[in-house]
Amino acid sequence: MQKNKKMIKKFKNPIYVSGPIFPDLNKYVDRLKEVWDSGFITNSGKQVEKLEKKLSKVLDVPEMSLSSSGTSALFNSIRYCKLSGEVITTPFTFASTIHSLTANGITPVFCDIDYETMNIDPERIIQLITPKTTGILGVHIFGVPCEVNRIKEIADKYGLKVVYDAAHAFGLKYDRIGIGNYGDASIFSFHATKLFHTAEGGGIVCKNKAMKKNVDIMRNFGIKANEKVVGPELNGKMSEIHAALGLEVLRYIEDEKRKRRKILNIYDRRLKNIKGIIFNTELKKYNLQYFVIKIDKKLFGKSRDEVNGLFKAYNVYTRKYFYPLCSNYPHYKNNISSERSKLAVANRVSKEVLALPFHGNLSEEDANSICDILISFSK
Ligand code: T4K
Repeated sequence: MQKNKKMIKKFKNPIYVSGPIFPDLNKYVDRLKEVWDSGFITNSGKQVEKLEKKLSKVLDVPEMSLSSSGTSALFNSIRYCKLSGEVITTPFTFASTIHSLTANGITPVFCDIDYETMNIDPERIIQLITPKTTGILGVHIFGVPCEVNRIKEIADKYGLKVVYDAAHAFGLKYDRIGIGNYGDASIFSFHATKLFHTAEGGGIVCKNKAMKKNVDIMRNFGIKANEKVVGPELNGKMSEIHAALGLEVLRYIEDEKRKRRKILNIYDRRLKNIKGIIFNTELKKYNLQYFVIKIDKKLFGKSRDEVNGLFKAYNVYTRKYFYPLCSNYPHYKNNISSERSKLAVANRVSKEVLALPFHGNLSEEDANSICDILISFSK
């Protein structure tokens, strides 16, 4: 029986897991006038240049090379690091992480994760290293940092490169420096569902100007100069329209974080003592990208899938990030490393995890109603 069902309102409008920042349209149009006046709508004009400089400061990294998506940034950072053969990675991530490896002709070798952080478990990496291993691809899942120092130790010992998918980690710091400084390359996603966005977009962190020069060439078909093509690369450029949007969105980040912090405090206070609801109570320390819970069916009384389905009746659209597990996709499930027994934690997590609505368009009342609804499903 659901408790207090009559008291709980159904939302009039759908409540989604994420909601982009929409900056003041007039200000955006003013900025677009600059683009119109410049005569350059893409191919690395002034807006991209400005946004790269601003983001390098905000993210506390030396240089940024903006791209058309987080996926193109990931694809190119893997190429920049010359990864090949086998790369050890997490199965608990978005499709993009793993596809970026296979699209580069690399075999993903799946490594189990830590139950609490849901990140790759460094101690299990070592057992997976073979003569074909060239690198480690870590993901700071939901904006929670990987064990970057331990991963570096392992990579140095075995002569491996490290690439970080920091798609969720905008503004995150680790040991007081921007998370993008870790690894041989790090990428961000600036998709609309992210804390900071350019509608579609992403970027590679560059350690110095020389790396930026190389990566900039990679996002431009490998064209170094007129009549000089240095590699078989693709188009991964960010347009001026997207960069202009990003420059406006950037003004709202602190306000968005303030709003998200309020929602997080409500979720934290109302859900932390509910039996069978598990979440990382350290989330306040991180970057406010997602609010994700795990549901223990035995203790809560309903499974994650049941809860996800029941929420819909209230017009609330929670998401099973990340289900199915990448290692269970039809094209990866026959890899030796995909065996479920070797990925016990990841398989468990992917059946328990549920992302709750988490963005600045939610009111405190909305967050409380979402908690009321969730609590009403418990036994
Ligand atoms: N690595 C990781 C670990 C990633 O999670 C991602 C992307 C990437 C790499 C690749 O980065 P990109 O190439 O995408 O830059 C979304 C995003 O499309 C994707 O960027 C993101 N991760 C992934 C976790 O989530 P969907 O299929 O869940 O998106 P969608 O359209 O269902 O949006 C979620 C909810 O947000 C919707 O129910 C409604 C709401 N929404 C969405 C959009 C786009 C809005 O209210 N307004 C909007 O404009 O993939």
